[in-house]
Amino acid sequence: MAKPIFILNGPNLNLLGLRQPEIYGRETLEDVAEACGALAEDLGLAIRFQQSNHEGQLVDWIHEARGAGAGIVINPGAYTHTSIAILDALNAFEGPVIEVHISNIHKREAFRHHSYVSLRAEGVIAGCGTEGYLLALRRMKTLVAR
Ligand code: CA2
Repeated sequence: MAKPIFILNGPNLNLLGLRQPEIYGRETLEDVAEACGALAEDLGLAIRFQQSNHEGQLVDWIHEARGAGAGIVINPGAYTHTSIAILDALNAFEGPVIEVHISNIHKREAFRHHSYVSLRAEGVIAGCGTEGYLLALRRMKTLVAR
């Protein structure tokens, strides 16, 4: 069985589709998980889709991906802009990492313009809505085949 792509989501993304649709759209995180599952099947990839509001839990999942995951797609939520712990964990992961943001963080407040995770990510997708997850999976297919 091929190693899965870990798709990790950070704090407050469980509220997707329930609040602030003008920024984050109307799809729920469950809708995103389903769409990722369907695309992954088409691409012949296995995925593990998870969300946590806790930094340490995200760090633990990144550790689990070491040896067990083919790649990581991560939307770290607000931890993008604050978490050296998540950056350090990603630096200990051997496979490709793609960072996803639903909104265009560069068009928003200045504090969202810096990402610690971007120091590690092979690719960054921002401002493509929840379709960004699907774009990330397509890119992941290319990266894991190398
Ligand atoms: O655009 C993104 O995907 C973000 O990672 C989302 C984070 C934000 O802190 C980042 O700067 C950019 C926030 C996630 C909160 O998600 C919500 C969704 C619906 C309602 C409320 C929050």
